[in-house]
Amino acid sequence: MRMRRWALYENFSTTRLRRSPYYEATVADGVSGFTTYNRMLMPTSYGDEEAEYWRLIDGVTQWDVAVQRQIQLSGPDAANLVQVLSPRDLSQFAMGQGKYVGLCDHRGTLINDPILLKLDDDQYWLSIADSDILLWSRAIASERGFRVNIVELDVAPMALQGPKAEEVACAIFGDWIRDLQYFWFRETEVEGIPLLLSRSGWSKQGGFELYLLDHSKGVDLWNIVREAGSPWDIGPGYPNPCERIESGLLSWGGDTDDATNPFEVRLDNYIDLNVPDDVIGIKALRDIKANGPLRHQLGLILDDAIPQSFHTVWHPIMSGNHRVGDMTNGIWSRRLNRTIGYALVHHDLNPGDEVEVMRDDLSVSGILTDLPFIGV
Ligand code: THG
Repeated sequence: MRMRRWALYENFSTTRLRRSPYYEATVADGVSGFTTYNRMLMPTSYGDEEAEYWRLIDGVTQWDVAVQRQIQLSGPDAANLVQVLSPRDLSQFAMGQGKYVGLCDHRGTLINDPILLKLDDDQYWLSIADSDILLWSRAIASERGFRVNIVELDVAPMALQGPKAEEVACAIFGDWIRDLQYFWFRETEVEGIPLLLSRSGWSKQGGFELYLLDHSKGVDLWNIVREAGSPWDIGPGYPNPCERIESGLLSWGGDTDDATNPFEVRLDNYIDLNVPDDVIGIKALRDIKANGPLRHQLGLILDDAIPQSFHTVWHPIMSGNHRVGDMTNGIWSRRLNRTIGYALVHHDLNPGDEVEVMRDDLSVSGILTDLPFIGV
């Protein structure tokens, strides 16, 4: 599956705050709010938060997630480099497959949690969260003398998420997509627009991601999906903070700080302590595992409704007079009709324990729970 060499950034907006190739289409669809991620704008609202949530739970939504940037590692040492960067065992990794990996620094701190795609034996993409893996991987490659070329590609994912996403994807691409396995992908095209199609996405409602390979075709692709989805009432959406907290998905940088290791945030299954010693952070991770991580991530159900601001700011969690950790986000759950959030707390606290969450001088009581709040 040798890929052509896709265009790098040329002249579309500055490198400080870049626009997505879907930008004009999202404006036409009434986008009303953005955040920044990987030095790019990402839509976070289209003006009707409640409808946007239920569309994801009951129907189908399309998201501009071009901010999920692709860092391409290619060349004779690309496979060596991805294994050195990731403490997940990659010895069983097929072409056309994606894997969720946690990247760590030498202290075992989680510095990103990308999806790694294998395009060829010597060609990989890291579909990154919000930290600079281009610089990191180049530095590591140089220090280790690897023969590898590392670039950020001008590839722009669009997510199609929700229980009806498969019907829409079938209408666009054909029935073969029903056989596409979770996290696997294929190169395809629609109306001459080249893309990678994968079964993935940052929700637990099912769906696909369309990695647009020709950035000049963003508005066209958006409109093709919009039209194909209209029989299922498709509408715009975005990585939904309520659904993802209910479903237990991790937001790197939102739920993690500069000392969070993968064991603290439920990524144990993606860490293989037997990978070779030259994998970055593996020695620290073995030590952390042997000594027992200090904190762990649990759910938290609060007794009271909380202001919206809780969902992006950390708040101290108290037990008795002791600070035992932080609530890293919080939101009104529309399915549970309760205020829920994540707690990053000392390991000796357990589900069922009662705690207090501080907000300025006020405190709100709550109870720790297992994650996820809602399983599939
Ligand atoms: N899709 C793509 N790129 C991305 C994201 C994405 N880059 C940024 C960010 N999201 C990376 N972080 C995550 C976090 C969680 C998941 C995917 C990417 C995820 N986790 C599932 C879970 O935890 O239940 C499944 C993991 C598994 O079973 O392997 O999907 O969303 N392209």
